[in-house]
Amino acid sequence: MTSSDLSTIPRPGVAPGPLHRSVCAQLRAHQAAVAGVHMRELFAADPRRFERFSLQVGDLLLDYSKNRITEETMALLVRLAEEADVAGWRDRMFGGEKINTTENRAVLHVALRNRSNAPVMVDGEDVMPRVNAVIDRMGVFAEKVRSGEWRGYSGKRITDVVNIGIGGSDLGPQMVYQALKPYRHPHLKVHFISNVDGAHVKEALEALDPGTTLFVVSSKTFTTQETMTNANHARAWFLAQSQAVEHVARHFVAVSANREAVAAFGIDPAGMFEMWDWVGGRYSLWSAIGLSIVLAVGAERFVELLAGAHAMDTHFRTAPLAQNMPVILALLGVWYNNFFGAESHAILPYDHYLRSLPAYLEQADMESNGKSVDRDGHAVDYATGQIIWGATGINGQHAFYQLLHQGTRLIPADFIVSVTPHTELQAHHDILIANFLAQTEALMRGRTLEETRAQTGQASPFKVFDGNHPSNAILLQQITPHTLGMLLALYEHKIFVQGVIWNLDSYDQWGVELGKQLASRILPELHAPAPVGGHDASTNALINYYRRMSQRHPKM
Ligand code: G6Q
Repeated sequence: MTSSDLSTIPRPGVAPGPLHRSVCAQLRAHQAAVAGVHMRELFAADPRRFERFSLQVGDLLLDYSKNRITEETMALLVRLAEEADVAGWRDRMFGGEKINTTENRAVLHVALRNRSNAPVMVDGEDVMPRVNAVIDRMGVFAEKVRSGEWRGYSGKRITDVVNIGIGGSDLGPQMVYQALKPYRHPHLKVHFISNVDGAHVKEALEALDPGTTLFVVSSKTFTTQETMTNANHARAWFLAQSQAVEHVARHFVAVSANREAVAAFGIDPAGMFEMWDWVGGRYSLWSAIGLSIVLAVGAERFVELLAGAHAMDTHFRTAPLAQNMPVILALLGVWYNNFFGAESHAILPYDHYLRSLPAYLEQADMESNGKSVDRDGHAVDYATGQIIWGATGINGQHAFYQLLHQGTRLIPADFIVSVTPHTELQAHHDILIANFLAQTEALMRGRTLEETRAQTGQASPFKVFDGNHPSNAILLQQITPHTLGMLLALYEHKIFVQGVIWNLDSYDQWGVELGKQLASRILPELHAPAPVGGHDASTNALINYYRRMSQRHPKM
């Protein structure tokens, strides 16, 4: 039995989900017909396959011709998108409707980069004036820091910014900071502290001078345990040298939706940059959570990033589904996930500056669509979010690509490449590009036994490659704030479309709650005077082992 069969078996009490539409039966039949077809044959039969299955939007080119698809596949998949009302849900999202139903919230990261300034209404109010006011304040503040006008308590210029945040308040800004390295201020470094492991904050602060360091405490809720623990430590570290609480305002600013908690922490409300409940954490780099990006690259570049995302938003809103880049990526993902039983999807940037993109997309995708209860509260009987993973492609070639080429699993992959490098080392770049091209070609074509014999002189089964492994190639002209904005919005909307097809609320994340609750119960037990017995045998034993052993080997 294949996993595509699984989606046809109704579980008792499970409402028939979107994968029970009649178009899905057609897709299953079609899959059975094309499963045995090799992409080599498809390319051989159609010299125009690239033109047919590629799409350019601004400075982004998507080649999706190396997929196990025909025109019929795409037509059926587009019908699936139509029947799932992707266009309707998209318009409801852009229109400020509360499509995050389990949290009763609108989903408006798109308003944060709405460079057209067309009104976006939430609860009867146009949010654009407030959005623009915060962007302006971020720019003014960042310019003061970047120019040296904003000084530390002892009169010294700020040389280091430390973003303290976790999850969505860390991964996005960190990834963009890395990606836009060529655009950074030359004398202002940004550091990111997320892990509550004391080693992270300790190591980061060791190299810093409190008099020249600015902390950005980034937390939408301002209650996140890891962030508040690190922020409190940073504050104590700062006060140990500055000796006066009135200096805190020059060295600590906050990004949050929780004004009271920011004030209670001791940050001047004038130093708070606002965000709103309609911005989800993993979609928040476009909001004030991007303050560390603005500090690094300046307001103008940040606005270019927003404009790039807006360009992709506009394409997503206006292009027909069959020529809509996020829709196409989403449908290809659904094709492999629900009709071929693929369990994972690899993100393979061929660009040093995009090396954190896989980690960023792991959160964006898996926290959004890693769900087994649909929007209506019913258990689903079909596969939803794929396992997203990856690393820089060129390094992966010398590591895990073996499994992509000759393993037993079908792993669709996105290869992300920039045409123009940021260094003058063109020879390096050519090698990089040649490898990207070779890998996608090898994955698609493979090498038959006959070819192996002809090329190596041996008919060795170990040297045969089956091929027929699908991949997308996404080419950016160059990594600029604008193209990066487009790329990130492309993936955000891909995730959205898949969520619609799987009938999920992609914007909640209840799955992260239980562990948090249990951790707060366990924390005081770690140093309880008597052995702990209120959990299962494993957890009890581990807590008690930790209690004994941490006393026996106190920290150095
Ligand atoms: C993202 C999640 C999560 C969140 C962090 C940090 O969508 O909600 O990763 O961003 O838990 O939350 P705070 O910003 O509230 O500290």
